[in-house]
Amino acid sequence: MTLSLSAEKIHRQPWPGLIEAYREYLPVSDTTPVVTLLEGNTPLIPATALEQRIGRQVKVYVKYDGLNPTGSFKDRGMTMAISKAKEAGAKAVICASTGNTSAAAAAYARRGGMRPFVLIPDGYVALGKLAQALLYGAEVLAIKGNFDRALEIVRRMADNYPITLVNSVNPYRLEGQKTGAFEVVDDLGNAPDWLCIPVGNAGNITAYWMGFCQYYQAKKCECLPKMMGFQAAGAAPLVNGQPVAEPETIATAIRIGNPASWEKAVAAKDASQGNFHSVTDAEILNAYRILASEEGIFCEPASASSVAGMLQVKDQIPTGSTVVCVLTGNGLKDPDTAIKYSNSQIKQGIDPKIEAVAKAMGF
Ligand code: AN7
Repeated sequence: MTLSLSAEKIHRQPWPGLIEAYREYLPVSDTTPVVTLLEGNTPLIPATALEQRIGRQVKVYVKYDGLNPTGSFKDRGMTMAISKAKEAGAKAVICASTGNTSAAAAAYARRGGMRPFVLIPDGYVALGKLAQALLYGAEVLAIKGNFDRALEIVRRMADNYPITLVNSVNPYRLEGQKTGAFEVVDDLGNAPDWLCIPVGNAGNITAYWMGFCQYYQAKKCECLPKMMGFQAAGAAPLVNGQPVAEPETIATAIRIGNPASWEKAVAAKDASQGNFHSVTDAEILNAYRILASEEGIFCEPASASSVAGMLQVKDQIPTGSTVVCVLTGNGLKDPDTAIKYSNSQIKQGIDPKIEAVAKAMGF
């Protein structure tokens, strides 16, 4: 029967995790102990509601990296960073985090038998991320300061104490994260024309560019995308050209004022003839609601900034081109923001009777 035959054909091989899948492009050897949760292989989903908003012939996809094991793209970098830390004999790791890095570091470190320490900005980490870090077994230190200050502290800690830094200044993090670009090319058969991506500490835009360039050199794609980086308006140092002392945005994941990969991100933007733009919290929330209610895709606010940015500059997208927006984290990370800014409301206090329910439904 043709049906079962094609079903068999499209049934994929079990995914081995991104280190195994892309081993030839990664700095691992046969003896590197691979700490994996089978991360990567996330879907590239066509986004027709977004295409309609552009209103011309443009193909739009979202790379839904919120479907990684801890719910964000950080797992791509963390499988590499933790595997290399284990290879080097590390017993403990440390990071500063707006939330997602801490969740990923905690999960992979515990899986690899290490102690994870995480420094977070007190009061600015989404609930789901905190829940993860705690349950995975991280030692969580909330500091009275922002992410930038926390990063300064953990860098010093790693210089002075026997503990491995797993923020994206650890080069293995970017090596792992570049596989996001590999997957986009593997799915499309080429690089997209534009890559829209949220920018906080600027590691991921750097990593994607590394991945596209490496694949281009390996002749896996025939072109390179314009790298379009989007920052929240209240935390847009790369757009302003100077650090922001007190970053503020509803997108707490990218509430970062002095990105560690500043120069590398600028180099990626320049080499790709891309650009940086800022998006307001209102634009972020609008994209967040559109993605959920029209595409059925629940991402966290920071992730929606890639789509908010694409919609802001949509008139600049050449007709006939292909755009990929990276959705870095899962919407379940931040239930408070979803409930507070949803267009829908719960109708409460309804009698448990068919007539009452029918009436509430408008019948
Ligand atoms: C959902 O977890 O910095 O520009 O400490 O969680 O590579 O920093 C998170 C960043 C985008 C920005 N989207 O990526 C952290 C942290 C989400 C994020 C970013 C983050 P980078």
